[in-house]
Amino acid sequence: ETPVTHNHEETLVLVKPDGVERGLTGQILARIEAKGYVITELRMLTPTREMLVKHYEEHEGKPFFEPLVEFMGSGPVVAARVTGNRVIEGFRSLAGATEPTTAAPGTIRGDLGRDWGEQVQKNLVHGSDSTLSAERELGIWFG
Ligand code: RTP
Ligand code: MG
Repeated sequence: ETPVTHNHEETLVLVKPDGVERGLTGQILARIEAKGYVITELRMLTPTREMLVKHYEEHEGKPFFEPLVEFMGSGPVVAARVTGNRVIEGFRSLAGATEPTTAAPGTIRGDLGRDWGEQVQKNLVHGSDSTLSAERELGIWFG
């Protein structure tokens, strides 16, 4: 296969604690690689509250902020630096809609996500939503 070498972009992908706990890390990373994106850095860690508050600063003050930060710090997370042509938009399309219950089949959340009732935060993955947030978030997770 010819690797894509032009118009590269970077994004931060997180496999959230529910994805790691359910043993879905390999399947999720395989979907990213199958698409042709390249993983250039990878680490597993249980994030500190400080990292999570920074990561989710845009959501501070919202009712789901505290439960989200608590959930994200509840166990190991896999963080990946992923590169590819328009990968920010591409990965979010691969991930699917925020709520696993209604995410389209064919997407990570639609195929592998499950109904947890009200617990919308358990949706397997995170992907940066703009070049600005990708740069900011990659700094938090990879320094
Ligand atoms: P992400 O940032 O994780 O890629 O997901 P997203 O853009 O689809 O969702 P966003 O609106 O940025 O929300 C971040 C995460 O917060 C949790 N959430 N809970 N109403 C709720 O309880 C609620 N809304 C959002 C989800 O884990 C979501 O991924
Ligand atoms: Mg988001």
